Order: sequence, then C-alpha cells, then structure tokens
Amino acid sequence: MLTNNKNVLTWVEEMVALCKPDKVVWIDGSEEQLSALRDEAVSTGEMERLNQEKLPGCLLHRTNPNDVARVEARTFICSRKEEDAGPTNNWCDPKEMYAKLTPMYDGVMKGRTMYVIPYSMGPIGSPLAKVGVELTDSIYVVLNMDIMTRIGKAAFENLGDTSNDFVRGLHSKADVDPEKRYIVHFPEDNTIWSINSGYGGNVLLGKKCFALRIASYQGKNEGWMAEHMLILGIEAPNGETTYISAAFPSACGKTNLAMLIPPEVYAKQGYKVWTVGDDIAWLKPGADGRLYAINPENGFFGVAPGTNMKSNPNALKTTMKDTIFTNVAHNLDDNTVWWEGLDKNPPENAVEWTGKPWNGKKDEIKGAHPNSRFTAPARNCPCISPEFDNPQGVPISAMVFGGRRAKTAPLVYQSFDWKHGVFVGSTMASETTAAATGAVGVVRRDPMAMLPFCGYHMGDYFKHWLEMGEKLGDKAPKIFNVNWFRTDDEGHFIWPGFGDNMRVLMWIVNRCKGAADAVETPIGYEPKPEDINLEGLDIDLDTVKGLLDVDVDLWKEEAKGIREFYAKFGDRLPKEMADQLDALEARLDK
Ligand code: GTP
Ligand code: SPV
Ligand code: MN
Repeated sequence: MLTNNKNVLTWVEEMVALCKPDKVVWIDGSEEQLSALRDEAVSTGEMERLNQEKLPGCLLHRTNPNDVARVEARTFICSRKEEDAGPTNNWCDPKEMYAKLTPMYDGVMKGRTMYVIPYSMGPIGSPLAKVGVELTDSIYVVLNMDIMTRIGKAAFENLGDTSNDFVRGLHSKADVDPEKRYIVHFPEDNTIWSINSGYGGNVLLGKKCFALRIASYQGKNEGWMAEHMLILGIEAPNGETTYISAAFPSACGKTNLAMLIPPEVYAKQGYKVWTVGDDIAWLKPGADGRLYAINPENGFFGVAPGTNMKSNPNALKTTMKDTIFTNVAHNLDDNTVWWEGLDKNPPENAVEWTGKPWNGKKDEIKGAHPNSRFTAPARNCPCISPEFDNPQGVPISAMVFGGRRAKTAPLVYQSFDWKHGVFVGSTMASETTAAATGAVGVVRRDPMAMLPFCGYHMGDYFKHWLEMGEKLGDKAPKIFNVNWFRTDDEGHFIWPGFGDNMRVLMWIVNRCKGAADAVETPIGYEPKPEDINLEGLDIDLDTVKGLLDVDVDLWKEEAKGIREFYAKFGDRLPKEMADQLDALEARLDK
C-alpha cells in the first residue's frame, strides 16, 4: 500500500471484496515493476515486443475487433437528477445503475490480478492538478496509464492522508462483451465504472472519463474549465511566445496542429512552435486575471493513420521509443509497425490489425484500423514546450474552434466578442470520424467538441462559459473558428493543411496583438485574403478568397439547423445564446 489515506484504503477494500481478484498489486510507478509487467504481458501474448533496435521499448497490442473506439451509445452520466445530465447525454438513475452493474463486477476478477493505479492529472504539485485512482484487471491499461499520466506513489503526495478529493475509477475487461459494455460516470460521487472494454478512451479512465466528463462538472462548480483542446505556443523571433488552445472534435486535427512544423517562410525568420498538449486543457484564471492552461496528461494517445514524415514528423519521432501501438499493422519483415498513410509501401509480409495475415489487396483491405493509435510519452516529443511541466500553466491569448466541414464554414473567422465566441463554439458542427463507433462522415452538432465529453447539462455548460467570460473581462482570450477541411467539387481538400495551418494561426496571433486588419461579415471578422501569407505555397489569392467565402444561403440553412439544435435545451439554454442566434439571422437577412 502506498498511502495511509483512509478514503482510498476503504474504497479499494470494498472494490476488492466486490471483484474478488486473486491478487492485488499497487502500482508504485517504479521502472522495475513496470518492466516486469511488460515482460508478463509479452509472455501471455497480450502485447508483442517490437524490433528493439528500430523501436526500443515499443510494444504492439490488438484489441478485440468488436472494441476499437469509444462507444457513445453505452456511455452514461448518472447524476441524481435526469435534467442535470441534459439532453445530449445518456442518463440513468445512479441507484439503478449501481444495482445493474454491481452484479456484473461481482467476482469478475476471480483468477485475475487487480492493479491499483494512483495517478495525477496535471504536474504533481500543480494547483490545477487532481488525483485519481484506477482499479483495473488489464496490464495494457497500467502500461498506457504510465505513459498518459503521472502514476505511482508521487501521485498520492497531492492527496495527503485525509482528503477525499480523488476520482474513483473501476475498470474490468470482463468478457469484452459489447452487449454488456458500460462506460458510466457518477459525477456527484467522483466515480467512474467501466466494464467489458479494453479500448483507450473507454478504459484509460484518467483521459476522457475523468479529465473531461468528471472534470467539466468539477470545473463548473469550482470556477475553472475542462476542455477538449490542444495547447500550443508560437514563439516569435524576439522570444515572445503566444499560447493558443483549440477544440476540434475527435480525429479532426488536434495532435497535428499541436505539433506543427512552421513552413519555411516562418522558420527562416526564427519562428518556433511548442506543444503543451494535444487533446485536453484545464483552464483557470490566474493571479493576473488572465486564463491559464495546463495539459493534465503526460503523453499522447494519437491517431496513427495519416501520420507520416511529411504530415507530422514530430508525432512520428515521438513514437520511436517507449510507445505502445494499438490496432496498427504488424510488419513481420523487420518486426515494426505500419499504417495507411505512413508511406506508399505497405509491407509484403504483414499481419492486419485484426491479427489475421494480411494477404488481400493492400489497397482494398486496411492493414491498420482507421482509429488505430499510438500511446507515446510527451518527453519524446521534439517540440515539447519548456513550459510543459509548469505547475501554473501557460497564459492563453486565443481559443480556436473548428471541425470538418466540406462547405459552409470558412477557413477562419473571429468572433465579435466573448459572448459571440461562445455562440460560435456552441454551434460547431463536424463530420463524424472513426474515433467513435457508428456512422462516419455524417455532419452533427458538436458544441466546443464536447458533445461526447460534457459531464452535465450542456445548457449549463454554455452558461458556465458565459460566466467565465464575465470573470475574465477584457483579459479573456479572443475566440476564433477555423476549417481546414473545405473540399472542391471532386471532394479534394482545398487548403493544404498541416504545417501550413500556421499561416492562419499567424493571422490569429496578429489579431490578438492588434497587428492585423479584419473585414466584417455576417458571421464574424475575417482576414483580408492578402493577410494570409501564401509565400512558398502553390495557392493563389482567388483560392483563399473562395475559402473565406460566406455563402449567405448556406448560412441561413445553418441558422435553421442551429435553431433546431438549440430547441433541445429548452429553458436551460442561456438567453444570451438565443439572442446571438437572432442577431446572426438578422445580419444574414440584411
Ligand atoms: P483525437 O485524438 O481523436 O482527439 O484526434 P485529433 O483531433 O488529435 O486528430 P489528429 O491530429 O490525430 O488528426 C486526425 C486525422 O485528421 C489524421 O488522419 C490527420 O492526418 C488528419 N488531419 C489533421 N490535420 C489535418 C489538416 O490540416 N488537413 C487535413 N486535410 N487533414 C488533417
Ligand atoms: C478521442 O476520441 O477524442 C480521443 C481518443 O482522443 S479516446 O481516448 O479514445 O477518447
Ligand atoms: Mn480527443
């Protein structure tokens, strides 16, 4: 046991009595212990050790093919009152849910080991950090949590002997039965129960379950924000760094933007980009009244397909050691990994992500699952920010929203003010991706990219955003919206994206400094096309004009869609949001 905290000890005892594991192992975070667990996972076949010369410390894992993504339909927010979960979450009465799940956990770890993982979300000792304890019967979970969070004895230091402020996470793979899969949050009990899955977001309980669903609820009550946002810093040649956070839905480009390599035109002037986080930000007003952000995570759980030396060299380099690959193709020629978009040469002699030999046509059958992932330590990242471990976080100048929209949303626009910015975030829409089970490519509303992650009523969440803006006053970050995904008539992306997205970020930085002009449109402020730097790009001004075009008819349709969506929230939609919608329609009618 690594703690004297009675609340922890009592709860672990209760859960042991329920799950009845053969053995209980406390994870102290020592290399010795973790190394023994890696060996054990390799010896049982749960993981495969990859080529230790080319990929030192790297392992490969395959999940059950029925278990490859988050399962939103089986994810629940069990607040005592149904109305507190709101219309965008699945809800069940907590008593009923505990009664339903308790028999499923009863004896579920017989013949297995229960691992007790203490972890800190956020740098240990940071005033913004929080403690969790995850109980699991999966070594894969232990090894992933080691990369994604700060685990072990040190995590308990923040808690002390008496505090009850820790999140209780209980996970069992059970039989990986999709019909009995549940990802359940009890925000009022600081508790998460997950069963019958072994896939990332469903089982690494520090990530989406705690750091977004539970934390968003805590943030509302405690005056801070938990957001599905990357955090990056742009360092100017004079050494001054501007920090930006950005919310895009799952598999819509956060990791890529967070690690971008400045195009030559900026690199030669001495600009640098630093990664603070690629998925989650916890934000709180600091002593100077500005909004400060930490990344609660300690690693990256990134989408593998599409990652290559051109699109995201920093991510690729980050995965070269001490990384766990999940559901990618296994290259048997040299015992390495491969995925679609890594290069144009799929390995001859390989195993598909399902574990079958990859014999079919390699352009028809995928080697890696579209939601295959790497779990890589932040310390590996060549562009990790020097402020990564700063317990105070970094001051945010701009917040950016965005999604996948083939039409409608322009390349970039700025909100008129904070309130309008909250409206812009609340009306975000994006085409669905493989990060969650269900149809791919369907446009759905995804406010602030938090639709699957907000742990309480989304109307109250908008209200919390409005209140944060009031608190921050004129020190509030400026709010923007971007869209890298507009397509031409043949369905090709028009904007080059990736590193070249910096050209758009630079307009944003300059707007924050009052150093760039803007044009007023019915939806917000836009750059003059010539204010997007195109040096070194194969794109002309007319194309940029097209990307910035606001099609009034499409936007009138959009406004109708927003009105329908807003209707869901009833009287918990803040009046300010309804007023914003009226104002948008009025501007479009002019
Ligand atoms: P989660 O980890 O699921 O939250 O995803 P994410 O938001 O971090 O997305 P990620 O950066 O992993 O990108 C997902 C997919 O979008 C990858 O296949 C990328 O290659 C692709 N992508 C990222 N940025 C761009 C871009 O600027 N343009 C285009 N066309 N594709 C992009
Ligand atoms: C996402 O789906 O937004 C992810 C991956 O970042 S998961 O951890 O599965 O949520
Ligand atoms: Mn994500």
